[in-house]
Amino acid sequence: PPLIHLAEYRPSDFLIDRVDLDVRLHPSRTRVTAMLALRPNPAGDPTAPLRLDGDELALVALALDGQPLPEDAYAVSPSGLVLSAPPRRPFTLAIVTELDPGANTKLMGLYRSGAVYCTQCEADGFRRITYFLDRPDVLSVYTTRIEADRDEAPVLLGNGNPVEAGALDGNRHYAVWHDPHPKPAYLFALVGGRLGHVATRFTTMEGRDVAVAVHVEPGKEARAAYALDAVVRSMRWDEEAFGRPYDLDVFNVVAVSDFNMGAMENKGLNIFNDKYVLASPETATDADYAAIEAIIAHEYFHNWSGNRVTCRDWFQLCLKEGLTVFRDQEFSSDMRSRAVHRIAEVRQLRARQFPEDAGPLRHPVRPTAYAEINNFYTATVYEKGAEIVRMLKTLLGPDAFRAGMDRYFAENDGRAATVEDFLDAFASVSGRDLAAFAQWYARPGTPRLAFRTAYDPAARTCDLTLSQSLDGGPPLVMPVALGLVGPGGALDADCPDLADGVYVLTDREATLRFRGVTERPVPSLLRGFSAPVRLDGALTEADHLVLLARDTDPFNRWQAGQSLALRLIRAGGPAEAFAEALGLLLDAEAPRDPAFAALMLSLPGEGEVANEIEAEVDPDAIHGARKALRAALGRALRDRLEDIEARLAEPVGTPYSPDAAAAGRRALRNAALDLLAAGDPQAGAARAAARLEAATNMTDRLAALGTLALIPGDAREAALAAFGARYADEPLVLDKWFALQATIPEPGTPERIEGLKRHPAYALTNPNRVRALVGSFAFGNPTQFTREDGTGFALVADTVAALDGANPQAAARLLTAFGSWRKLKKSRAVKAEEMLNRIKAIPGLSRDVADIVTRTLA
Ligand code: DPP
Ligand code: ZN
Repeated sequence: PPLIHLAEYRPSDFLIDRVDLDVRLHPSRTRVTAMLALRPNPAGDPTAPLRLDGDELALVALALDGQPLPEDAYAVSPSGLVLSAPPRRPFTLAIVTELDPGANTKLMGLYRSGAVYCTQCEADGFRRITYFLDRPDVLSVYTTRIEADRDEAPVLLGNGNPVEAGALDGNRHYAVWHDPHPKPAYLFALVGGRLGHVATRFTTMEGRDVAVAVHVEPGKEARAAYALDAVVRSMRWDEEAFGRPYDLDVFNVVAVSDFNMGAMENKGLNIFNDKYVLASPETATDADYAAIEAIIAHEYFHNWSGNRVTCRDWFQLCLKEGLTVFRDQEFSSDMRSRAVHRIAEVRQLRARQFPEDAGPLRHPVRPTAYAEINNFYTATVYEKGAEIVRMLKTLLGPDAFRAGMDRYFAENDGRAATVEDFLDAFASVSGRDLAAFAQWYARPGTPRLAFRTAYDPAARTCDLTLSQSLDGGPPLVMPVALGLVGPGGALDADCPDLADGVYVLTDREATLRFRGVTERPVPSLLRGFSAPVRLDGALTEADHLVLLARDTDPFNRWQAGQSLALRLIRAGGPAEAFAEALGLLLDAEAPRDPAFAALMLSLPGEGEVANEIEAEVDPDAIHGARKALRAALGRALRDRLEDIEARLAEPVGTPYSPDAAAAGRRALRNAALDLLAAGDPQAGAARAAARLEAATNMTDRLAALGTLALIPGDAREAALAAFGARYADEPLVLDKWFALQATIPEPGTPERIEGLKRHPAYALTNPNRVRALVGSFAFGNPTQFTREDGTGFALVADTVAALDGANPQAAARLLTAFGSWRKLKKSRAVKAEEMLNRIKAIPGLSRDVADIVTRTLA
């Protein structure tokens, strides 16, 4: 597929100041009349034709300044509409198009999710509604009139504020919405349908009274309460943390069942995958509640970082996404435990972004070329993009960071900005030169940080040498939070190179001298994971044990446990010392911070272990070694785990609360159950079955089922069947059930999945179902996905092929599961390659899938 290059950016030749839309909703023949107020862009080419983007549109009528255009004045092609000789003055264009929302399986543009009409326009879906300058640097003021049948769509929502509504003949009605804030087309949205809602009011710091509502399928209103509360907390937090008030009279969130992404930040009308709105104790886990809180916040925060200040072009996607992920991470950290949340963020980064950065789909946080922008909504743009913002805050300190953010918003409000605009704001408030730092946006790959120490007991000095590398290129600006730790705790040594415990490594190598070091120190590096790098370990097992027990930085205590576990999984050896240290840690932390203790008990995932291996990866060997370590820990810690299980049991009748403290207790108790079962599967199966029976909420029920799912036998099959029957009418719960079965690391799993594909609730047209069943297998079952007989790869490839025609975006995303194929053991890699080549040869492949398959094979 042809590439679009950042270097070839040119301003639009035309601008559109105002858009008046009239949308008459109909299941198969929706009529859209767009009145566009156009003018030549002074920054554009004054001789250029007018090229409007369009995709799968039927043009019904076209008029310029009220006069129908003669047919020789324009040309329509599959990619748009061209006026070869447009006026060189302001003019209006009236465009009538007809759409078939019911047939729109791509879930881009206007489509139907069940009976609800909804839209998704990012990145380029608006061109599937009308012909337009569908690029983020064309900002317009929108007025939208929506008309529909009263019974089919009693609720009509648009961007901005409601200005008018009324009844029409023939059981029809209409609503008019006006959004005073100029915005790019990707932020356009409308919704029409039969929806229930929950609502509240919020008064902003400026005194604006805002009507806030969350709309869901009728009957599910109670499940929207948590999301509504999260909206209000987000609004308050953005005022307090960033001084950002809301700017319309209404804020609506709508949940729909068919959605390609997690959610979308359309101005004043966020549309969500219902997975990230609906929650009840009976149907959602603690993790679901946390995800709802985070994503509600994320989309709300986009109102400033994305909407008020938008992106000049799609290469700048990280400008809104990395920044907004950073903002939602800070929000969640303030709502919950900062240390625990940081660990969760880093696990996510290592599980998703590190492999991407090490494989054929690697790209800079700001890519320089793309064939299909929808393939760049990646962990690198989002998660590593957030890490860059976090590093910036570490470098500048909280006050200069906040001043820079204020400057960024003030200078770029109402503009389509670039990464340079962002960095300029921080450079100007701090007086710092951020040119070298900007390299983080440009250079793909995960840098390595190595170190060595030289301790002189006589002189009481310790020299710490840090060195960095990334593909042999020049050094990056790397904030390294660090300190020295001894067997008795943090060492109070003096080092003039540190500011607030942070050393900023700008050279390839640097040596820091600590004075007053009274005992042999262990360096604690990259505290809080201060930079998204790999730390090459020169620490011994004893050193890690010191950090595990004594570091003052909770992240690095957790990291020490992970490092110890990794060593044992990779190299084997006795686990006694590790188990003993974990035991002592549990004694201290389980009563104090159960969520943290639970994280200490969870070993690095199989994918994370694979990341650490340079040579050919054998997923079976990793799985076996990890399982053996879990079994050893389960046995060694049995008494303590049983004690935790008993002590943390909630008194009968305790009402469920999704708060962080209660969730932490459940997490620890369920982690204890899981390790116990690893140590003694027979007893574990009985214990898990009993817990399943006694569970009063989905968190505990699913955890027990997850433990049981790893133990083959009749008890497991019976429990799975009972769970499936109990939630037969709850698609979001069945997704958990699909996912759980798809990740069973046993040879029978592909066959089980084939069976589940015939389950009445499964549908290839619903992205959540496909992600749950096939996505979980592809991304979460390494031994079976990559198995030597090729059946795992074939299962996923067949789904990609079957899905591509209907929903290329979803198909392409699933295909990225092949991203690490080259690192696999040869016997497996050849099978993956064979399957990729088979996909590549399919005639009529979408641009989305063609792009991924080509890059993955390159
Ligand atoms: N812009 C969306 C987000 O919030 C993605 N569609 O990430
Ligand atoms: Zn976002």
